[in-house]
Amino acid sequence: MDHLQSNQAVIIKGVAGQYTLHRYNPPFEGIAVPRGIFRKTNHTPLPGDLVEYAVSGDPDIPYVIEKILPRKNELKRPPMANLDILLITISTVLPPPDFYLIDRLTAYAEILMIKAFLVLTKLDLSASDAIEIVNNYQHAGFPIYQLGLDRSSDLEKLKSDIKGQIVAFAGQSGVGKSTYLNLLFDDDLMKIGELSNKAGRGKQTTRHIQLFPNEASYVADTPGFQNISLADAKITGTQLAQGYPEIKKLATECMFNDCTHISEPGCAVLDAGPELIHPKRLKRYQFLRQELDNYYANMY
Ligand SMILES: Nc1nc2c(ncn2[C@@H]2O[C@H](COP(=O)(O)OP(=O)(O)OP(=O)(O)O)[C@@H](O)[C@H]2O)c(=O)[nH]1
Ligand SMILES: [Mg+2]
Ligand SMILES: [Zn+2]
Repeated sequence: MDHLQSNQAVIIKGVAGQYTLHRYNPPFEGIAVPRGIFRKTNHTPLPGDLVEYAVSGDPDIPYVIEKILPRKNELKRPPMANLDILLITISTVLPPPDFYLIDRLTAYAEILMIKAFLVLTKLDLSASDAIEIVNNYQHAGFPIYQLGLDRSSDLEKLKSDIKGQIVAFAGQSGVGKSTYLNLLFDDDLMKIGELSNKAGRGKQTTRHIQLFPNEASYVADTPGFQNISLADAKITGTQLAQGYPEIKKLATECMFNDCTHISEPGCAVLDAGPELIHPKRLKRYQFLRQELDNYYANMY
């Protein structure tokens, strides 16, 4: 994102057909509309899109988008493109973790080739509850950040690990997405009580996805991920298994190529034991797998 050509920029917001373009270097920000031709081709620009633009001659909307560059990925809900990292935000308490939601989000990210980072919050309220969360995911290998209002070391690490990337927060309501979005923008953790509103903290009123430029990154607060449905995203049961790094690794040793890892003989996943996959995570996989397989079976 730091080396775009002088006619390229990133869409950080789109409202009513008008798009805000942003580039770090050389610095640029401006409003654009898509050129007429591709407006007809069903190719709607999305936040996160890398585009080529030109001057329009219209003082109200000074730029036109000429072209959308090829996307790395495309999300339907929330609508955005080229997401590099999903910050799956999980609070230790208040609200307690919804492990099914976390598993759906991690699988979704894996399948769309988005990196899944687990951002644990409220460690100041309960550090002991973090252990169970860490245990559930230790074999999956996702980076885990442990955050609380009394600690800042992992926040600094998170900041540096997202540099130059397009990043979105996801997770249940009340877990701290907006809080930590703001803290990423704020150097001083002590200011938590008097946070500025520059990144839209507090109750979400806007339904538009917006990427906030920050230290060479683009960061979005995306409440839309709460109701993620794998079936809506057209993810199949077979793909689901690919969305679990620890299952994917073991599955190469299963007796059957199309093993579902639910009850087959010679299943390396079922035989693996808790040192290789957390038993509860396997149970949830099996539930989600059956749910998806039933969904597709009933479609025909
Ligand atoms: N003690 C403590 N409180 C936190 C922490 N993170 C967030 N909170 C508080 O939890 C509440 C909810 O945080 P938000 O950042 O608004 O949560 P959100 O995920 O954006 O919620 P939605 O916008 O509803 O999806 C706020 O009162 C925060 O101050 C934390 O690490 N420790
Ligand atoms: Mg919020
Ligand atoms: Zn198997």
